[in-house]
Amino acid sequence: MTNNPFAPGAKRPEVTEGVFSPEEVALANRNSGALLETLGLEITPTGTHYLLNHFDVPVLSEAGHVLRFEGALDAPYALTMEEIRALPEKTMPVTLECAGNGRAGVSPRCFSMPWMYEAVGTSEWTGTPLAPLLERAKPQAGVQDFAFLGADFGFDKGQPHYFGRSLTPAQIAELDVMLVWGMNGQPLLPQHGAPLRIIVPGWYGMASVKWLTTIEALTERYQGFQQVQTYRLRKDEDDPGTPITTIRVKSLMKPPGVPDWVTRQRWVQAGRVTLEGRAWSGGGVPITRVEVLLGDTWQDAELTGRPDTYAWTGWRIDWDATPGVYDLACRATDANGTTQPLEAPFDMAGFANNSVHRVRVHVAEAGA
Ligand SMILES: Nc1nc2c(c(=O)[nH]1)N[C@H]1C(S)=C(S)[C@@H](COP(=O)(O)O)O[C@H]1N2
Ligand SMILES: [Mo]
Repeated sequence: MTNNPFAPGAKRPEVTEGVFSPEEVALANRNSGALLETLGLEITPTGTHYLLNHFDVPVLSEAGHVLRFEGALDAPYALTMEEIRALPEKTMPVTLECAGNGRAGVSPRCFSMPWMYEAVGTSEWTGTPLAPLLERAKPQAGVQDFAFLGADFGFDKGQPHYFGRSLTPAQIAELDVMLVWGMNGQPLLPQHGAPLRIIVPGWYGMASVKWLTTIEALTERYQGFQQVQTYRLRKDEDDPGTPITTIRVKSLMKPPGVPDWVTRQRWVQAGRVTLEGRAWSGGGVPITRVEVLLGDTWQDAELTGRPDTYAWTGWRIDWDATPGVYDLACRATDANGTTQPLEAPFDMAGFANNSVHRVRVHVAEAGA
């Protein structure tokens, strides 16, 4: 990068197609993705849950950490981690997906974290419902937004800011937002927001602010960088766009057989192969159908259930594989009747690409 990235209004480098830049590869090394071979599991093993950290991971100690409720409140207060852990406890499996998942498949590509398929996972999040804690602070009549501020600070497009996002009082009333300190029965890991984050179930991951320090009640709409300058779906430079909220319907396949080391193409022997994977949609909307492309025909998979309202559904199908090379694919439909597109929908920043997952499989003669 030759431009000064800290200058006000700094632009992202342009990318059109093809080869990734060293900076994108470095971003991919920092922000790991799920291992697709764990897609047979309802809960993603903690160490393989994807990561998306914009800045540096702040190293916070649980002992000194305080959550402040500030701003237009009649009863502002603060809670230590000890007080937070004593609140009514709830554990909820929630599927998180990064809004940038699939960006590398959008053309032309935006210069950012080059996700392919793997920025999704499901964890059992332990914490407490947020809404009663906001009520306790007695928000004033004119409150329009609650801003959630993280402890991580950095620059994007020349603008210095703490990572922050907001939700309106109506959204708080409608979403089951949780204040979270545990993940899969363990304390949150530093990279997942320790000691405290929120989880906004059914929404893309950007809303689930990590390293939460402050909740500020505002009498106008929050104007933070991560709220208004990014995470909008836009078709071109002049498009003001629409805010990104709920997750689009999507599915993934656990890659069958075994891989080639560098291409990750798959190898199986002819015969019965059980294909399986996961499917999910946003806003708590269940999956009603998953189809799998076997050769030339889409065939219905069996749905194997989901652990909870906001978590993905399992699916499976048996395939009588005969020798050849196949591009398998899976596509989900949700209870709203929405089906995944075959081609990537275009977005300026490559957000919300929910096009079908394709997996190249080489089927060898049985006994080969
Ligand atoms: N404070 C803070 N919160 C954050 C982020 C961040 O960079 N800073 N990234 C967001 C994005 S874009 C996503 S997709 C999720 C990822 O959560 P995970 O890394 O625990 O999977 O965290 C969100 N919360
Ligand atoms: Mo994200």
